[in-house]
Amino acid sequence: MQQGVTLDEFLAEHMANMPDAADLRALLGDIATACIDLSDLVRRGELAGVLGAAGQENVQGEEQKKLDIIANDVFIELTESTGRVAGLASEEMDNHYPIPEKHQRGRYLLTFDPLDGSSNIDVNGSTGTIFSITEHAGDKPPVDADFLQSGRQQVCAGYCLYSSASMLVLTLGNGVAGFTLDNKRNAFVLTHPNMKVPAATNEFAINAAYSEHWQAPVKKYIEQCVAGKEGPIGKAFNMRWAGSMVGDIHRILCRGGIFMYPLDERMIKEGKDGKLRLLYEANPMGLLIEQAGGMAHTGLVSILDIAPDNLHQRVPVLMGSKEEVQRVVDYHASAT
Ligand code: AHM
Ligand code: MG
Repeated sequence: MQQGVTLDEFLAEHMANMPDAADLRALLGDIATACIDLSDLVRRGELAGVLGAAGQENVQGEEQKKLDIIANDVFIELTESTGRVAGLASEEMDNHYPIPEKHQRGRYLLTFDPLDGSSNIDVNGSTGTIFSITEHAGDKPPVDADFLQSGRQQVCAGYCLYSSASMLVLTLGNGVAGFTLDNKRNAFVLTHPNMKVPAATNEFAINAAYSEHWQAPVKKYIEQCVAGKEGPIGKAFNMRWAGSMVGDIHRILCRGGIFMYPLDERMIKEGKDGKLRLLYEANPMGLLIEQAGGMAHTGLVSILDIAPDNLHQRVPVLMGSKEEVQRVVDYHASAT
């Protein structure tokens, strides 16, 4: 069997012309190591003693699972002393994590969702890690405000999917490549060199249990999808909902589709701007989707154009195949 190109070999080739790429390449190696460690823990599940609740909540009032906290710690441990990151921010920490003074600070800011789809952990469903890398300007230690960069400022974004196979998928701003974890080699191997989201699709992903709370444009769109061939869109649609954004976006990068976690009336009553978080969910996934030829939008603006004002800011998310995302955006425009 052919051995295949490893992530490190791929990065060496693709970063050859990038100035000062050594630290970024090494940081991606650290992230890959963290994902391999987490993949191992996820696969061993109950045997590793990592299932269940941690007995505390994060800053967003969500119950933390043991694995949310373990995953966060693995990332800190593998990056804080390398001299490659200036600071870290994640879903599981109220404020950013400053690099301890005893360690050298690097030039990159790493923002991540350590274990996405945590409600899937205990049922052996698909989960993932999402990451976004931006540059830190200046020599001073970063403050929270330094992390508030728009999605277009990301130098790299990616995720690792923990499922029947573990896969690392990333973009350096020039297309999207997917790597499958080869446990025998303990390395990610290039298996999906040029991932593309087809413009047309007949598959949608949304949590339909919230339909009573949806706003008019989303209600109209889903009604038209389920109306099938005889409906106004004229296509028979299929539906999938993984319960983990990583699982849903991965499927869309493999075969197209539209993923929606829209703003709904219940969120508005609760004073929330959406469910998913901009900096470590919507932005990295948005860059991957755009780099693969798809579209990432809130319904009103392109996700990557948003100027963030908060580390844990939430946004409505519509992303995937262009034709369908554009259709829902058009419905938002005609509703205003
Ligand atoms: P998490 O980061 O706390 O796991 O929350 C994000 C997840 C997404 O992965 C997924 O798309 C969504 O929440 C599922 O939400 P719901 O349970 O409302 O269907
Ligand atoms: Mg998440």
